[in-house]
Amino acid sequence: MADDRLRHPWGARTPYGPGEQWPERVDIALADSVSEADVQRWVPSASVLHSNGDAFDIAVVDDRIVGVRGRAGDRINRGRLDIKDLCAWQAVAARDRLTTPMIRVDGELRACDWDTALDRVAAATRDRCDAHGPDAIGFYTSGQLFLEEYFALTTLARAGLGTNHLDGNTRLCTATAGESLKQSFGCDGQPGTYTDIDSADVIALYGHNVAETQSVLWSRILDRLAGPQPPAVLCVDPRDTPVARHASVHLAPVPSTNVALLDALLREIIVREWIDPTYLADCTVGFDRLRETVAEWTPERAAEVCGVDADEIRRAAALLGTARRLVSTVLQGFYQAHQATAAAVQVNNIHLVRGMLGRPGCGVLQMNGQPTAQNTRECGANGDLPGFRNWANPDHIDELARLWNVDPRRLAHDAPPTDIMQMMRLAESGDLRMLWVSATNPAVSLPELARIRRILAQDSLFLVVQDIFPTETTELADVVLPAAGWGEKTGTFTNADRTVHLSEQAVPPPGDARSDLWIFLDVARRLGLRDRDGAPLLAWQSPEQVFRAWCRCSAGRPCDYSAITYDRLRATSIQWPCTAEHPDGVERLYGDGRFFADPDTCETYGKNLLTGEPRGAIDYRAVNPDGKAMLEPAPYVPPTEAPSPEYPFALITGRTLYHFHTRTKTARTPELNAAAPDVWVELCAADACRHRIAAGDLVEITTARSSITARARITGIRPGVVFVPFHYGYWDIGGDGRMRRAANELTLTVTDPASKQPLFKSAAARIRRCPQQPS
Ligand SMILES: Nc1nc2c(c(=O)[nH]1)N[C@H]1C(S)=C(S)[C@@H](COP(=O)(O)OP(=O)(O)OC[C@H]3O[C@@H](n4cnc5c(=O)[nH]c(N)nc54)[C@H](O)[C@@H]3O)O[C@H]1N2
Ligand SMILES: Nc1nc2c(c(=O)[nH]1)N[C@H]1C(S)=C(S)[C@@H](COP(=O)(O)OP(=O)(O)OC[C@H]3O[C@@H](n4cnc5c(=O)[nH]c(N)nc54)[C@H](O)[C@@H]3O)O[C@H]1N2
Ligand SMILES: [Mo]
Repeated sequence: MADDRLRHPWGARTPYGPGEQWPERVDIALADSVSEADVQRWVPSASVLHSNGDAFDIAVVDDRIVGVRGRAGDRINRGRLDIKDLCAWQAVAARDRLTTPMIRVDGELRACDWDTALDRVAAATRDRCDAHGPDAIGFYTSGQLFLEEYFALTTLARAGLGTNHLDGNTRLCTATAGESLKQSFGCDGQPGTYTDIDSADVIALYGHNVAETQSVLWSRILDRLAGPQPPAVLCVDPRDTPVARHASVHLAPVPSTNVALLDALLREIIVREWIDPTYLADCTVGFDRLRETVAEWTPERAAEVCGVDADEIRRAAALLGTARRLVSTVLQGFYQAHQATAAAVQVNNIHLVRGMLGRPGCGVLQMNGQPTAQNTRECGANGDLPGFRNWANPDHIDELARLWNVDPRRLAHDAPPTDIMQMMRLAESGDLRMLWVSATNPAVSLPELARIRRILAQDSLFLVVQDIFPTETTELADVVLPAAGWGEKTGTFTNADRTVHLSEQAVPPPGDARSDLWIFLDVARRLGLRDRDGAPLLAWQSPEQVFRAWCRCSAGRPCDYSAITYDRLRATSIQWPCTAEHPDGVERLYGDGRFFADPDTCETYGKNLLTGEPRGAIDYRAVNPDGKAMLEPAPYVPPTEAPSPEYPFALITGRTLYHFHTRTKTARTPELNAAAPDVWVELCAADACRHRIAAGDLVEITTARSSITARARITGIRPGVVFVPFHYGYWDIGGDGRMRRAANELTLTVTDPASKQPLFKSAAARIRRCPQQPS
């Protein structure tokens, strides 16, 4: 099946009409030598190679993973699987897994036992804490561990050590999703749900190449498009993606001009009175300011800034303005830019002015990217407080301190939680003396890599890296901890539409590898972390015990898990909030027009979208005393690094269907690696012609930071824009790897002021055909 799906990534169509249930289609892939009858056990799990949360069972023979089968009954995928899920399970058994801890001795990483490695980690932590205080220690985690692992790590870092430096790679990924939801609704939490696709009449995708990045969700959209009364699709993306090719209207704006475009769309919707005055009056604050801010953004003005046709903007606005059931999704084309939160919030505003929330077919999906990014945010492993509690609300801090049974002063901090780019700055200056990295590969995924490599290799920084494979980052570590991966450990995770799945251990981990949870708990024990009564702070013995503690911690908060148990998850996936009152979970938030925005409940008092300056409690109460949704306007600001005569191209970066991130699994999967073995650069035919570049030529791409080389692909991308996938690090896993091929050699160290998400889609570049072309 996998071979066939490499040629037809979205599989066969199962058309359906509005309001009908998406038909089932069960996808299965087994090793060549195995038939379904040979499978000894099917172990329930879900995908960890995107945020869709596709449910499937792992096929096991003799303690080996031999394949996967989609779960027909699950609400998310109804049996379907993405091509990466059909193939990449093979990588788990790759020969070069990390199987033993390592420590650096005389400059070399040497194998050792767990006691030696963990004693060294504990001693380094203690020494630096004692000498310099807890803020000498930083933690940088992932959107790919399990909920239980994040909650344990947050407990260790916040309640145990009391450091303010805890962030996830979700900073690079969904920080803006969280921030935009907080700005509009007072709190993180996805309003919409995937079943909204089933009844929508307009689906708008903003900077989201869903066809390649959540291919099963795209199959759902394709099946609607193939059925009766298909929805209209609006695509906003400078590239000619598969989504763009199915769109009724495709706007391909100049990169980083999203706010100008959205202001014009909002203006048109308001001027033509496609708004819902009753909803606005009952459920929102801020409409007058929004109307004033967008007033100057006529379609003609936006057309000039965004480089799209004014009539196309009008057509897009008419689609949005006259939709009866509107679904919008937002992702990295909006989030990885200088006005990320500002742009994402304007999409929320479209739904608020039209009153399109909380009903079937009416939903916003501020998407997540990574499989467990939602849990990183909920559990506070991204710097937020667990349970979407408010840092600026002393009652919330006290409540959390009671739950953990620690002194609230250990949790309180004057400064906002440190984001990873700020941690890098602190490490650069020598103030951050230890960094513990889990399940992320910053030596490929952070911007301006030459600087990142220098910082991570610095003698003053003690670097601990916990991974399942050797990577560009483990290479720089002082201690390497070999982790058990997906399929080798048990835990829960929550997808982009609040659906919780349980993933159970199917096979033992290789060699001495241990689960991330085991590692965190063991180090906490070695550090002797205790609560107020002298009892061990992390006394948990199993993932299920941690999950129960999390259920208590989340109770009464918007992301309430209190009625979810492992046993219930064994029977079905469940959407939070799930409580005694709503034992089967809640499909859509905010259907009753009430939000988690009450001043005593809200997760944040908001920020200035242009400066990131936080608003105080008093101002928040003045603006939004009744906890309504907030229409937060944003004036357009030109890109930080706009094209110039020296660097005339806008450089954007992103993904391909066949690889996941820094490819640690997908490059070790022969089919996927063969489908996209090396880096390339996309440019349009006119730009290629002007630079005498033919398809397949080696091209040098240069920004103010550095240069890389990549082979040319001529595509329908907007003229003046080049695209480079960021998957390829300088390590050669199964390719003809050259040193300088990582997109992030080129990107810049700047973040969105509100969400602190780096600008991976906003750099100025020049290109030239390499004088030497290998034959
Ligand atoms: N195959 C695959 N799937 C994945 C992943 C993966 O690595 N591989 N990773 C997962 C993760 S963690 C994430 S975060 C998601 C990301 O999923 P997406 O956000 O869909 O992926 P990207 O390719 O990063 O960016 C999406 C689109 O943004 C467009 N874009 C760039 N600049 C602009 C701009 O200024 N304006 C607009 N409107 N659009 C712009 C790009 O052309 C690109 O097509 O994918 C998830 N799924
Ligand atoms: N230029 C550019 N850069 C980008 C982006 C972009 O669009 N353009 N996108 C950004 C985004 S959205 C994201 S999410 C990041 C992703 O960036 P990274 O998080 O750095 O990418 P991954 O390759 O997913 O790294 C995850 C690591 O965890 C390991 N791992 C997998 N499972 C486990 C486990 O169970 N335990 C442990 N301990 N380790 C495990 C993997 O082997 C891998 O090394 O990249 C960001 N960087
Ligand atoms: Mo991401």
